[in-house]
Amino acid sequence: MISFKLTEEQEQIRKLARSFAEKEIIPIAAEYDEKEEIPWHIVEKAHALGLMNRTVPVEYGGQGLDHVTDAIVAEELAYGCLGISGALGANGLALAPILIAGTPEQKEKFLKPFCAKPQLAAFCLTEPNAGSDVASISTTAVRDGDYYVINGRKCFITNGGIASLYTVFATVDKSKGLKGITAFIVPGDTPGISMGRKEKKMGDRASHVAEVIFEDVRVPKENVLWSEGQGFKIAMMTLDRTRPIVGAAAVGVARRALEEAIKYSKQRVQFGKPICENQAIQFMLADMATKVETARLLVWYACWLLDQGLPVSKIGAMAKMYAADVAMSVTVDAVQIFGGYGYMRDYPVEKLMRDAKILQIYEGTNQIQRIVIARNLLA
Ligand code: COS
Repeated sequence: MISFKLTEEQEQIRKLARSFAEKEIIPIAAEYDEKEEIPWHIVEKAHALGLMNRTVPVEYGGQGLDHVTDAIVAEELAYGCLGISGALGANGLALAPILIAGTPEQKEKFLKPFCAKPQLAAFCLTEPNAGSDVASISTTAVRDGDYYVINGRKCFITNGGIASLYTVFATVDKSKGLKGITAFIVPGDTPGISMGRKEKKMGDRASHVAEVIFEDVRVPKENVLWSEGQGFKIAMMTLDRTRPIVGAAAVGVARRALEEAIKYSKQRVQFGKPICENQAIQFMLADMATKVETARLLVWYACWLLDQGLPVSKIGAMAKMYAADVAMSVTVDAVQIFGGYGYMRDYPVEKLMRDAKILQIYEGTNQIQRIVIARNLLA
């Protein structure tokens, strides 16, 4: 039987996340977008309220949420501000490799102290010449006794250079292609890690994205996830798990744009009547609302598959791709409904439109999602 009724716990956490977005995030979102900074006080408050490290099991200091509930929270926080929700949620991506492939000892050692405090983690996969083509990464990890020595440069890393914990993908043997890629847990205070360029972004500006440089970073062999050569698989399994949550954030952005457009269309009077009385506006709102609802259904379905332990690659890619496209088109339409005012920074919709674009790009472009979907269809 299919039920869309949320449990009492889900309703409670949705209420908490919604009120956090309305009272704490929305009032400062434009300021931090302008400053291009993470609001640290928000990170601290979110941590204290249990809105971070949401899918880490309680025994390791996280919230132990299932993926559907995580999606509910992600939607609400992104409704407030995509950049801030990204700052709060990036730990979900960075810690997923440890949740997927970590031994109980690794989880105990790294997750527990990490989750005990408000701290940030970073997922280091992308490189200047290895974006969509993960298999071509060139960061190396050379075995030296009981250690690996990591050298390389990662780019576009959320929380890069400011993270307390990194999950790093490096090759132990470039000639093996993707079979050489290995995943490492790297504490942020390990000597040799430094921040490169901090990126200046179009949107999503309250999240910190920078290059991370690894120079002779020595990591004990106990920090390898699974074993040598398993890194590509771990990266793919991580993205399977997190792409639906990108979809959830996209639903949040789109829902916010829809609500702003509805409100404005009722207030804005032209030709002697509110513009919402024009069928042209009504049809746009109807299409926008339908897209928001259908995107959420796909996101929740993908998260439900994850919670059941069922294959999720195809539906997860659909959820991310579709919801991101919805966020883009709904925010563009919201700006259109606001007219000239929509283009100005005094109103929230121009930021929503700038923010939406990254959803079609990160954690796999929407073209990569189509590749994943098509390969699953043709397999
Ligand atoms: N789960 C488990 N294993 C997977 C998998 C998944 N979701 N997807 C692929 N694999 C395995 C395959 O089974 C295959 O294993 P075998 O060699 O043992 O058969 C191996 O990984 C290689 O798979 P594939 O041939 O599909 O690899 P490709 O190099 O063609 O890459 C894409 C596949 C393009 C889908 C992948 O590189 C990708 O997702 N790229 C986008 C990366 C991304 O999202 N970057 C954003 C950075 S994070 S912000």
